[in-house]
Order: sequence, then structure tokens, then C-alpha cells
Amino acid sequence: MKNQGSALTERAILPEEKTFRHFINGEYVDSTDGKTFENRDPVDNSLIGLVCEAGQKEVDAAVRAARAALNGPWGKLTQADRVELLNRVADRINERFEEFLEAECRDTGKPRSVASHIDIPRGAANFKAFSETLANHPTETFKLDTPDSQGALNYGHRVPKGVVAVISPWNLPLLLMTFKVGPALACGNTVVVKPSEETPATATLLGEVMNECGVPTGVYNVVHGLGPDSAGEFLTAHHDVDAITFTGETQTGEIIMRAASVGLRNVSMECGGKNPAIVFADCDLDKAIEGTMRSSFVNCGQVCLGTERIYVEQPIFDDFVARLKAGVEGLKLGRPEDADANFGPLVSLEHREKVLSYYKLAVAEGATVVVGGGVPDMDETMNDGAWIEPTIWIGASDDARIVNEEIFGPCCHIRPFDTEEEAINLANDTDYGLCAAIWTENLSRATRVAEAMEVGLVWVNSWFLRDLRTAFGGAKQSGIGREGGVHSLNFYTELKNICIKY
Ligand code: NAD
Ligand code: 6OD
Repeated sequence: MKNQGSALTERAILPEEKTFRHFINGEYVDSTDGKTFENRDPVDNSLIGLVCEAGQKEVDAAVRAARAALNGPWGKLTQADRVELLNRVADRINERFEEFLEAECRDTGKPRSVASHIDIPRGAANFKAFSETLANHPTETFKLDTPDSQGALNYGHRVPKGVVAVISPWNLPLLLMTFKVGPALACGNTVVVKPSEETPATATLLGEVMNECGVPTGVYNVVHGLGPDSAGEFLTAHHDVDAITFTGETQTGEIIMRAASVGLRNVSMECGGKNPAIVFADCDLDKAIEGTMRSSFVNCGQVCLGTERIYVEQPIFDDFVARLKAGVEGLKLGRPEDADANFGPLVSLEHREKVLSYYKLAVAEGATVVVGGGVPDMDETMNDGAWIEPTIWIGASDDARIVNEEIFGPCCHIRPFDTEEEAINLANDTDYGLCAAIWTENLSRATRVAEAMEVGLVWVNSWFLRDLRTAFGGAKQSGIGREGGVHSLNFYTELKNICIKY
């Protein structure tokens, strides 16, 4: 593993200090009480700017604006008009790609090579894909023709849910926020977004894009702040919010579900994971190593779909461990703008404390550190940043906490297995159920094992290969409901049946 020692590079787009304001009813506004908190660059802990913290007043104003837009101009548009506006939003994100890229990389510290291939393109695509799904989705129709009914036509009519609260995390800020905002707006809802306190920039910038594209004011609103006793709690408890869509930790999801139970509001929950990979001896090992390098270490391991538990069939165990170790040693730590860097810092010093506590725990629990396990020595311009070593462990027991709890960092535990049945049992032995990756060239085995996984998503010989028309979501404690494709339309609309007797 090599550290990047280049001098601090000028960042062209964002001024050295700025304030991230709320975006309410088409305007950027401060908090009335002037409350702010700091936003720091995880690369070197320098101050990016201040973020306004919303109180009840700002949340009320945002929800009011969203309700007015729903009952007013947005609600009166045809679906085709809405779709055209959202396509324009997608195009405008692409035109301002560089600004979104800069903002995302500065908030998260992630390499530009990652954000320019994943975060920003998907941020734009999320506005197009769901418009297309909606436009092509048939209406269900049933003709009832019995002696009693003597003819009746039933058809489904979709209406928006109303004002939707979008609560999003910091790991893929624009991607995960627009994965909800795109379909919510396409279905005719209006939204109030509460981005993570760690990553306020791209949600803020998107407000400008909405105005530039002529999206009516009040359709897209942003309130900044923290969770408890702040914007997150005020928004999810707001009586005039009709549905809540959340991505984040399982424990936060439980709190939000309690808030949503008042008034029986709908929730969609995309939560944590402790995802397994099963690597069979008959796999294409080059592909398995390349895929696992990404699934365990891309985005500094901060991907809900990331692999933290790897089960490898005994005959190739030593080889797999050695090759993954070599892959980790080849990672290049560096600033986002360093073209060679493929590994950035964690999102914050606070998150590093959490991940490091698991690094210490691993040793206490008897795991062997294959590589990493600590804090890297960065050059003096980055030493104050949230850098951490990518880490591999072997030898922990199946009930060790590092094998069972979500760490959300660049680390994984590798364990050998002997039989397919054993691998399935080990993979399923968790409270989580987000995703699994299976590496084998045997199609029958792949199908059998995929169907046995207690998760919402399975990748065979790949990872994070996304088709936005498919269902996305977790089983067990990884979530409730599905989004993606028609599943998003189901969540963001109320389906009304109309029965016409003729
Ligand atoms: P988090 O739960 O701490 O925060 C997520 C959001 O919830 C933030 O905007 C936060 O301010 C807000 N929040 C916190 N407490 C709240 C409260 N009481 N009321 C209302 N809002 C509140 O999660 P995080 O640390 O930002 O993100 C990492 C977690 O997200 C990991 O567990 C990861 O697995 C999960 N995640 C899941 C998916 C998925 O699709 N399943 C995707 C990305 C991340
Ligand atoms: O690709 C997506 O649509 C998606 N929701 C990815 C989630 C990644 C979690 O960190």
C-alpha cells in the first residue's frame, strides 16, 4: 500500500469557505435562529464550510412549501410534462458534472475516479430511469362478468402519496438521495430531503438545478441538520408528511418507524448489512479476487452492499487470502484529485473511531491480521484526515463481534469452508439480509445457493451490477420494502381501484 505525497491541489469549484443553506420553496435560506454546524473535509480535516441546522420552523416551512406545490403547479402537470422536466434535471446534472463531482469528493474524500463512474452518473440516471418505467407501466384492468355483476370494469388508478420525506446517508450521497427523489417526483409527489449532516453539498447544489430546469418551487426542498432533536426528527415526526423513505442504519430505521407509526405513514427502509461472499473452488479466481477487492474496499468499504464476511472453499483458501492481501497492498491511498489514487479516507474522524474500535476488538477476539489493522502514515498535509488501513482478518470465531456486526469500513474476515451446505448456513447466520455474492462457474450450484440466501439481492460472479428496473432492498433487519423499477412506483403512489358498472 502506497501513500500519496502530492502537494495540496487547488480545488477549483468550491470556494474555501461556504455556508450550506436550506433550499425551501425554490430559495436558499438560513435558519431563523442562525444555528449552524461545521462540515469538514475528511482528507485533511480542514473546514469546508458551515451548514445551517434546521429547527421546527424551517421544517414546517419546507413541508408547507411541498404541500402547496403538490396542491398547486406540480399537481396540475401532466405526467408527460413532469417526465420532461425530470429528464431536463438529469441532463443538467450531466452538464454540471464537474461541480457535482467536486462537491461530492470534497464532502466524502472519495477518489474522483470512483465518484465520476458511480455517484454522479447514477445521480443523473435516477431521474431518467424511473420516468421511463412510469411511462411504460401498464394499468391493471379486470372485467367482472358474472350473472350477479352483469358487467363491471375495474381499473387501477395511481395517485401520488403526497409529501414525501427523504432521509439519506453519507456514503453515496447524491446516488442514494436521487434513487428516492427521482421516482418520488416522477410519480407526482413533492419531497423534503434531509441529507446526512456529513454530506450536505450535492443535495444543496441540486436545488439550483431544479430552478434552472423550471421545476416549480416547493417540489424539491432540502433541510439540513442532524437526526435526534434536529431536522431528521422534526421532519419524520411532521404530521403533514405522508410517507417516509429512509436509507441508513438499522437502529435509526427503528426510531423512524416509531415516528411513522403516528398517523400510520408508509415507510420504505433501506438499512444496514453484514454481507457474505461465498467463493467456491470452481470459481474463476481472477474474477473473484477482482470482484471482492471492489466489494470489500471500494469507497473505503462504506457501501451498504459491501462484503465484510468471505467464506472460501478449503482447497483455494490460502491462495485466495494471499491474492486478496496482494490486492490490498496494491491499493493507492490519495486525495480525490490524484488520478492514481483508488482509496480515500473514511467519511469522518468520528466514523474512523468506530471502525478503529473494531480493529482493536478483532485482535482482542483472537483474529489474525493478514494486512492492515491500523492508521496509515500519511504525509503531513493529510495526517489530520480520517485515513485508515484496508484490513483483512482470518481466524475469528463465528460468534466474534467482528464477524456479526456491521463495521462499514474497509475490512473483511475470511473463513474456510468444506461443503456447500456449511457455506450456506454460515452465510445465513446473521440478523441482516441485504445481499450476497457467489463466485462459482457451476451454474446449477450458483442457482441453488442463490435461492438459499436469506437476502434481498444476490450477485453471481459480479457485484453491484445494477439494472434500475429491478427490485432493490433487504430481508431481515436490512430493510422493509423494495424500491427500484416498478417497486418504486408502488411505494411512491397510492393505488386506487375504480369499479364501473355498465
Ligand atoms: P444513519 O442512520 O446514522 O443516518 C442516516 C440518516 O438518518 C442521516 O441523514 C441522519 O441524520 C438521519 N437520522 C439519524 N437519526 C435520526 C433520527 N432519530 N430521526 C430522523 N433522522 C435521523 O446512517 P449513516 O451513518 O448516515 O449511513 C450508514 C448506514 O447506512 C450503514 O448502516 C449502511 O449499511 C446504511 N446504508 C444502507 C443502504 C441500503 O440501501 N440498504 C445504503 C446506504 C447505507
Ligand atoms: O444502486 C442502488 O440503487 C443503491 N441503492 C445502492 C446502495 C448502495 C449502498 O451503499
